[in-house]
Order: sequence, then C-alpha cells, then structure tokens
Amino acid sequence: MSCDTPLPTVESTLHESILVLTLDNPPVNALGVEVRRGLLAALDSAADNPAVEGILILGAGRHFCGGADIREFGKPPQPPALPELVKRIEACAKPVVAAIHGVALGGGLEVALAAHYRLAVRGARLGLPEVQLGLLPGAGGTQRLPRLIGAKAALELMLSGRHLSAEQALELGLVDRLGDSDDAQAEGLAYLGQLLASQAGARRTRDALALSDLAPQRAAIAAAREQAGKKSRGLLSPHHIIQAVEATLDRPFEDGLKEERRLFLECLDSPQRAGLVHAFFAEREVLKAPETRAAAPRALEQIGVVGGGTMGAGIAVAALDAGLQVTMIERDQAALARGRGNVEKVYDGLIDKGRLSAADKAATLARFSASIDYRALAQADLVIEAVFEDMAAKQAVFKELDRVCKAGAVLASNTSYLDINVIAQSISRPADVIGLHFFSPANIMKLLEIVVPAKVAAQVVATAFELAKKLHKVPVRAGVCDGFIGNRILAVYRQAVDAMLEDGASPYQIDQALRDFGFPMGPFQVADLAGGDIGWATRKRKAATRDPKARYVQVADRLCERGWFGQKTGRGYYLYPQGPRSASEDPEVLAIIDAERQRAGITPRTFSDAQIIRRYMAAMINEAANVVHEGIALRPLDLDIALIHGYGFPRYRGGPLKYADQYGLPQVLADIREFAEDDPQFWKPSPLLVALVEREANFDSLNHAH
Ligand code: 3H9
Repeated sequence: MSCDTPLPTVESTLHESILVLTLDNPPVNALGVEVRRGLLAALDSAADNPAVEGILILGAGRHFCGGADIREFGKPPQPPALPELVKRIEACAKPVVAAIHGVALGGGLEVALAAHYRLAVRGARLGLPEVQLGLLPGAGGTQRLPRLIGAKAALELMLSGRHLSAEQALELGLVDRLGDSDDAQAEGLAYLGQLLASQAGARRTRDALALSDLAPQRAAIAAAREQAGKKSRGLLSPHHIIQAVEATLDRPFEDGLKEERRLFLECLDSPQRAGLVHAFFAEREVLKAPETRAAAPRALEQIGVVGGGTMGAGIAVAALDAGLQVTMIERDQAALARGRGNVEKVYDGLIDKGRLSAADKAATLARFSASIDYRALAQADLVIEAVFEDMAAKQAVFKELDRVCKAGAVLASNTSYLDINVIAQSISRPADVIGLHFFSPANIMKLLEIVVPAKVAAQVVATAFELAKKLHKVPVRAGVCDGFIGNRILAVYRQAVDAMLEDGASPYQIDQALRDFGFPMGPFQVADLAGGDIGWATRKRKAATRDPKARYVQVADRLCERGWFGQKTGRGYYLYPQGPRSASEDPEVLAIIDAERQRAGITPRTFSDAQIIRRYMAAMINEAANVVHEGIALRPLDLDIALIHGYGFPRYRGGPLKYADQYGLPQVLADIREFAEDDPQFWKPSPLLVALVEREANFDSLNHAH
C-alpha cells in the first residue's frame, strides 16, 4: 500500500506494520536537500501513524546511498541539515533498520549508523571517505562510529577512507547482520519483522559501549596522530578527524557532536576541500570527451605491444593485470628475451615482497606471448607502439602494423613528443591511428594521455577511453603538439626552475620548497629519477633550432658531461652513495652551479621559498593557459587532472588551474608581468589569462562552457 503523497526523492510504502522508506535520487541517492526534506517528513508521519511499528530505510537502484550531495558544498546551506536529520532517525521511538546494498558511504553510512539496526547484503561496501574530499564525517560519524567499533578501527576507516566489504563490516560490529540474498528489501523486512516479533525496541548507537575501556582508545588516538604527522603533511582533515574522535573520550555525546560540527565547518571552508572536490568531479568529467559521447568502443581483448623496453614492458604488465591477452613484438631474439625479462621482473618483484604467488605469476603470463614476427599481431584489437622516440623508427613500425593488422584494429603510438598526425598520414588507415601516452612506470602511473590526431575515428578515441577504464588509468584527452599537455607544461616550468637555479637558488632549496607545497618530489629529484641522459640528447638534437634570444641554462649539460645522469649513475643533482634512498646534497654540484653563474655573469641573489613557488606556479599556470587556449586540453579541468595524475601536483590543491583560481588570476598576471621585467622573452602572458582577467572571469568558468 502506497502512502498518500509520495515525495519525489523518498518513496514511502507500508508493508503490513513496517514503513519502508526508499531513497530514490539517481544515480547514487545522494542526500540532497529534497531527500533530506522527504526523509524528515516521512519520519514525522511515521511517528504519528499508529499503523507503523517499525521503519526500514533502503536505497533504490544500485546503491543504498553515496553520502551527502557533494555539489551542495560551498553553496548556502538549506535545512534540514544532515546532522539534524540523522539525530531524528536515532531519536525515533520505533525501531529503525537500515538495509544496505551497493554502497553506504559518508553521510549514507551516517544515516545507517543512526538507524537502530543495520543489515548489509553481500557485495555491499561501507565507508567514510570524507577525508578524500578534505572533510570529516559531519553527520555524527566521528562520534557514533568509535562508540560502535572502538577508536582504533573507526580512525583507520575514517583516515584511509577505504571501503569495507559487508563481511568485514559484520566482523567489526558495524553491521548486525549479513543478508543471505542480494535483495535488501526482502532481507530488511525479514530482519525487522523478527526484531518486532521479539519486541526488540529502538537501540541507539550513541549508547554503544566500545569506548568503555579508555586506555586502548587513547593509545589508538596517539598512534593515529603520530602517523598523520608523518603521512598527511599539509592536510587539514586527517588532523581534524583525530581531534573529533578524541572528543568521544572526554566529552558527552552532544558536546562531541558540537565539536564535530565546528571541525567539519572548518574543513568545509578550506581551500583543500574545494581542491579535492574539484578533483573528484574533474576525474569524472574527463571521461566525457566528445568522442565517447558520439561513438561506442570497438572490441578490446587482445593487445599488441611493439617494443619490450621499460615503457613497452610496463604497458604489457598493465594490460596483463587487466586480464587482457598481450603479444609483445621485438626486433630480434635477444631484444625479445630482454623484453620478456622486463615483464617477468615486475612479477618477480611482487613475489619477493610476498604480494604474489608463483602460481599467480604463471597464470598471468599464460596470457602473454612474444614474437619477432609482426604477423603475431594479426588478431590484435589494439596495438601500442613503444619503440624509441624517433620518427623514422616509429613510421617503420606503423608500416608493418598497416601490413599485418586486421581491419578495424586500433594502432596506437606511445610517443611523448612526436607529431602523431605525421605517423597517421604515413599509413593507409589514418582513421585508426591514435596516441596513447603512458607514464613511467606504466603499470603504476595513473595518467594516460589520449592524443587525438586530425583524422582519427571517434570509435577509435572511444576505444582508447575504454582501454583506460580496463587498465584502471585516468584518461585525459589531448590534442597534438610538442609534448601534448603534460610534457609541454613541464618543459616550461623546468625552464623557470633552471633560471632560479642560475640566479641564486640551490637545487636543494627549490626541491624542499616544492615538497612543502605538496609535491612528493622536487624537480631536481625528479630529474635524477628520470635520468639526465634523455633530456640531454633532446637538448642536443634541438640545439640548432633553439631561439638564440632565449635564455639557456647549462647546469644540466655540465652534469651530463661528467656522466652524472642521476640515480642510475649514483649521482646527479644529488649523491646516491647507497642507492636511491641515500640521496645527499653534493657540494661539487653547488660548485658547478657557481661556476656557471660566473660564466654567465650572474651575481647570485637569494630567493625565499614563497618566491620560488610564485615563479614556479606562474610559469606552470601561464603555459597551462596556453594549452587550454589552443584547445590542446579540452577544458582547464582536463589539464588539472593530467598534472595531478602524471606530475605529482598535490591533489588537495585541485590542479594548477584550480590553484590559479584560488590564488587569483589578476595576481598571477601581475606576477608574470613583474618577472617579465627581467626576462620578457620567457615571461609572455598567455592571451587566455589576459582575457580572463579582463572579463573578471576564472578558469572554472571554462569548465562549464561545454
Ligand atoms: C559526506 O557525506 C559528508 C557528510 O559526512 C557530512 C555532511 C554534513 N554527491 O563515481 P560514479 C555523482 S561527503 C553528488 O561515476 P560509480 C558523480 O559525480 C560525501 N554526486 O559512479 C557522477 O556524476 P556524473 C561522501 C555524486 O558507480 C555520478 O554520481 N561520499 C556523489 O563508479 C556517478 O558516480 C563520497 O565521497 C555525491 N555524494 O561510483 C562518495 N557521488 O554522472 C563519493 C557520486 O554526472 N562517490 N556522485 O558524472 C563515490 O565514491 C562513487 O561515486 C560511488 C559510485 C562509489 C558512490
């Protein structure tokens, strides 16, 4: 029997004496204002209705509830607030059961925690992932969860943001019962029916007793604090989560809720929350390229990889890990053996660490084959060329692919700089050619630039996005230019870094300043990790065409001339006496830099860390603006995601263009104009930046223009 006025987002149905309230707000039943209103109204009417003995809360569609509506953050609050609603659920005089299928996350789990009993069906996932959005559970989660499962388990869940399986949730005492079937409604009705029959009344999580022994709780809080001090450098919300949990020990429940609210609002107002929420939505937006809307992907089971070097092997491993069939091609038996060895090395490393069994390795490699005969690729659905960065070599590979591959096979190049249009035009089927720019190590790094040449078919682009999904990569659509999105910007901010180095900053200060900003490594550490030889070769190749008016800092060349290519040679900008972890500063490098300053006639000056960041970010933002202006990145958000997932840009800052919006575009432009006084050749304001400042607009306005 349906109730009189079904609310748009909460369906209310009476099953004998049980009122079933179903959250219905596709796609994830987020707790937006309409849902909150609907739920509150339904609870009120249930309280007054003598026919209702118990209440069952469910989610329609694939999930119980994905939490608060993230789109509401930063907008004016609309009553009822979620904490109020949750309190009303807990205060309900009639027993309330939450029956969870799909996910119960964030505010969704907090609703379930306020219910008096919880049931999860198999396959359900439960978690409090607010930390990943720069928040803390703000609807009583920090106060109820520790009371239910203890501070240690609660902190672990809230600080990691990870999802628990239904079975794990049962083991922890977070749910009371596991459903046998996957029908949450039937399971919930049966459970609540039993509770009513046994006259089990309302039972409130606020009264749960997991905190009664205080000593282990205090120890858990101290341990979490120490860990967060090390691991969550620069982040606000993990520390606030710990503080909120601490309140469960020495304050009454209501006071604890007030403390949670205070801390939640601080997080909500922080630029970190804005940056992380931007990253959350941007990661979903990047999937919506025009071609993925226009065309369906082609079949994708068998992958070919040409080249068994570091990149080729990494790509092969990524595809194998995704369950695909992989065929590797190399030019001769020796190279093929090395390629196979490179693939095996990855799995052997996992076996050594105890993360893989020999049997699993064998099972994975059963899907791997290797050949020196291109005809082995005849049935491949998609082939990725990963030979060295040389146009002639790549064109030779594509000629072979054109000859042997079946019609409709996607032919991809992993080039990081070369013009894919030229490669595409050199064969008979340019519509099948695309760029797939992986980042090293390719089986680990998340970014995949999908480089879209002029003649490519929409289906081929859609297939590339499908491949990214299968490989668990973050795809970003890029246009063709030298370096595409990421490497093109990298080349520019590297120049800004080198100029600061020659003007007086030490590489160690620059690295430290950028780590403090939130990058996992500074640019000189990155250079040492990547190996100086590759960049050196590129510089030599481009020397003849370099603009003679452009500043050229030679420090890197001086190091390379000595054979100091970084980690792999035991020294670069740093010394590595005992491998990568033993990095130490090198006085000889500082002496070389000094000599270079003298040669260039530069009197060194000091830079504060803030000045370093200003220049670094101004260079990055300016080139990023050019990349958007030229349509190489579809929108600012695509670029933000590329820099976060491929270049270590701190996620909590939302990417360089989100950061630019927060810093203020007029200030970015003023910085660039100030720096241009010294080097007008390098510091040329991007036309897009100038136009946005003139219009008093920001980069985010362009994210919504499509
Ligand atoms: C919170 O709860 C705070 C409270 O403690 C306190 C408040 C006072 N809101 O990921 P998908 C959209 S903080 C709004 O592709 P899946 C998403 O943008 C919240 N929208 O699907 C996408 O939109 P579009 C804590 C949301 O099946 C669409 O739904 N909760 C929300 O792969 C499909 O998403 C979280 O952090 C939301 N809460 O994965 C959970 N969630 O189609 C965040 C999703 O326009 N969400 N959307 O691109 C997730 O982890 C995943 O979305 C989920 C589904 C696992 C739920």
